[in-house]
Amino acid sequence: MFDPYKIREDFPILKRKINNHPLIYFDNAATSQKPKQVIEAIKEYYELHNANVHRAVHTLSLEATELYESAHEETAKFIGAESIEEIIFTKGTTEAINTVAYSWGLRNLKKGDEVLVTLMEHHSNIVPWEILSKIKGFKVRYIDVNKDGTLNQQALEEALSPKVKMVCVTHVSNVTGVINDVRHIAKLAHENNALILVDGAQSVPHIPINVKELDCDFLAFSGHKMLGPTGIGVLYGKREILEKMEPFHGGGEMIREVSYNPKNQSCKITWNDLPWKFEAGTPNICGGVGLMSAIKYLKNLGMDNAKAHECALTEYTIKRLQECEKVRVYGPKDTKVKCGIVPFNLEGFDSHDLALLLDTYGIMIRSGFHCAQPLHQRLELKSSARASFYIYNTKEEIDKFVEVLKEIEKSL
Ligand code: 7TS
Repeated sequence: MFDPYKIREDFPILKRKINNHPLIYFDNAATSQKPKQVIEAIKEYYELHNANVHRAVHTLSLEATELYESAHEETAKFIGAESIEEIIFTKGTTEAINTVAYSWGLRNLKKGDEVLVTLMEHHSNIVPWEILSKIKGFKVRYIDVNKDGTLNQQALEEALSPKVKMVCVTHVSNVTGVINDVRHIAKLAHENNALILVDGAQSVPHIPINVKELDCDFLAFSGHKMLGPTGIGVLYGKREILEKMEPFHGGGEMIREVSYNPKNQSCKITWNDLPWKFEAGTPNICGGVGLMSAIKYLKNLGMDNAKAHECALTEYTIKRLQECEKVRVYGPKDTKVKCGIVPFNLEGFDSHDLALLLDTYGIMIRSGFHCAQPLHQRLELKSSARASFYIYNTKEEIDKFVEVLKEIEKSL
């Protein structure tokens, strides 16, 4: 039985009081809180197993290597990847997307090509492509979204042409919670001989994911949004594509051999096997250990249960916010096409001022653009307030949130 109250007991931070109120944490799209199992796994790693990986032959190094590789295995299973060769650990979603841009894009994109991105992308799926386009001369084309924040399917279909080499799309919008039908988009991209990169930062933590079913070529996500520590993230890539790609970062770990030829005074370099070819330098070993623990925690709860719980909270929030006269909720209201995130504004209030006021009641929400300024421009919003939920949130917290909003409304 999925019981958020029982789950809460695993999260020490949720016992905190902020401004004399019990903490209500509704900023999960920014980062999630961490259960004691993850905190313990990190502590245990440093207390018992710490060493560098893939180099020394001593016991500690073997233990650390075993843990770090198991973390890749656990991640591969969690998203339905074939093997750890398809799982590259990065700093987060941002670094994963940059890896695709520089490892794949730098060598495969040229003048006359196009990369499609949607207007609902987080800046991390826009900026790397814009930077690279200035170097390589290809065009970044933006796919429109509808007024309710859903993707304009027709605009996407019309934009696809032989010029398009890559389609970049978020699985779930971090502003509206809109779920894109990436399986369908992947099919369209592939029929067009383009690749598809899915930003899974807001989907992998919240809904069941299987990369084979989605048939995406790349999937990027962050450990810290799914109960894991900061500084660890994942780039999934289809093995046959990763094999053909050159690395982005160079250094130790990612090479098989660097042999110096004194005759021409240069080095011949061969790459290590996948996925290590893309993990230059000492990796975030403890981050991997923490992510593995987080994945085990989520698997134990069941991702179907997590999704159902968060959808129920979203539905309940949208319904209850109708009781507030001055609150406007944006985006679609149907949890068949969205999950976990409720963007809104209180009439006459700047979103940051509202977030500050809610903080005085112990309620943490995000305000501003949420690193998705083009979407705010498209929806004609100066900014928005955002409540985003996770497995440990409850209906009672939403009741308190609505009660406080009503109190603020009355005081206006
Ligand atoms: N993509 C999406 C859809 C995101 O929501 C975020 C972070 C990122 C990429 C970047 O992830 P990172 O871990 O590399 O930073 N989103 C948010 C947010 O909505 N509020 O704070 C961070």
